[in-house]
Amino acid sequence: MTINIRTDSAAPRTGRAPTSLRFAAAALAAVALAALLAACDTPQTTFEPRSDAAQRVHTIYIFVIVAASIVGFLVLAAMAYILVKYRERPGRVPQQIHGNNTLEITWTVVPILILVAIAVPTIIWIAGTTQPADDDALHVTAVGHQWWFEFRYPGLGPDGGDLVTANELRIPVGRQVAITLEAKDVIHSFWVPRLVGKTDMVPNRVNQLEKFKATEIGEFYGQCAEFCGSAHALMRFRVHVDSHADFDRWVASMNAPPEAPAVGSAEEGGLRVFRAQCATCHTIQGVSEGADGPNLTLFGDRATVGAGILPSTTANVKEWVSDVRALKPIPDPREVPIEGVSRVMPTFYVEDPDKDLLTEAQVDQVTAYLQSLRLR
Ligand code: HEC
Ligand SMILES: [Cu+2]
Repeated sequence: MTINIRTDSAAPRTGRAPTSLRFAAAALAAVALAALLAACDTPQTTFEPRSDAAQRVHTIYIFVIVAASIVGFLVLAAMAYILVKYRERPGRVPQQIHGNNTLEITWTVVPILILVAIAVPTIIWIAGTTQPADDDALHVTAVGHQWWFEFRYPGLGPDGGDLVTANELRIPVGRQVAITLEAKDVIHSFWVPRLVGKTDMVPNRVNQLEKFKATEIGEFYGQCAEFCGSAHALMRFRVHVDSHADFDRWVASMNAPPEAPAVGSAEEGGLRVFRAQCATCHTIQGVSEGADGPNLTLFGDRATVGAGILPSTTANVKEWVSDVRALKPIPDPREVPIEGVSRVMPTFYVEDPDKDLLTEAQVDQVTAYLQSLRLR
């Protein structure tokens, strides 16, 4: 049977721009896109893996893309050939074919071979993600909170307890890291595109992240990858891959109580403000034991403030402490009662004497104090 589809060439052609104009528009769009992409800073690119785990994902990704491109190209080329060769011509009746074993076996066997070639390494690597950790692996528990990350290193803290930090994970280069994932409130997801992930952090459930070894010293961007409420897009973190010596120095410094600030200094005033207003929520090793807020030990050495959203400059820390809600859509407990969620950070200074819990001078002092908490 032949089917003839006729286009009515007599129909008026309306609403179409001339071909040359459409071509120019398409060319312009392509140039604009290329310029945009070239200007991109891509700290979260999966195309530059820097760990064994991310490298495996990258390898299989490229393999699948290449295989799919070859198949796609061959199918389109065959289609183009058939369309031209067997186009309708007056007076020619198509040859009638009933079955072709060679053809059918070929187009069954070839896709099976391609799928097996993709499936075998994929399944081997997926199975590999559940391997037990190496004996010398570094163990870390990462806990997702609305809207920040807590990192606990069992056994590395004071008296053999947990060493705790927040929003910036430090790991040594070349050593296997085994991360256990938990969540405090709602579902979050842990993802460091150039190193590892993504895996969900689920309340009342313990998930194991794929073990990985970072292959290069550097700073890597992480991100919550599961919608978790109003500030989800601003729930980020950093991973610092350090040399072994730098990592050990950081661990020792995290465990040492900070030096007392000089009498009469801004930092000393800041410590007083901290004890009065911040210590119930924030722990600083050797100074306070707070609950519900990120651990601020060695905060002066963090690269970021606000769960990875801003560089930790004096101006940014000051703004964060003054009015956290200007930077992140965190509900205000004075306006919206929050149930079942950890306590959230108050707004301290908005130049409104009726509301302000701190003066601007006190904000400056506590900012100076936090920034003085540095590695020794
Ligand atoms: C009621 C609990 C609470 C109090 C009191 C509190 N905070 Fe916070 N703080 C939090 C929480 C929760 C976060 C995490 C918010 C987020 O990132 O979503 C936070 C985050 C921070 C951060 C950012 C930490 C990081 O790693 O990015 C700083 C700095 C900070 N608080 C300083 C202070 C200071 C200074 C005070 C006292 C003037 C204070 N906080 C009082 C709960 C509190
Ligand atoms: Cu989240």
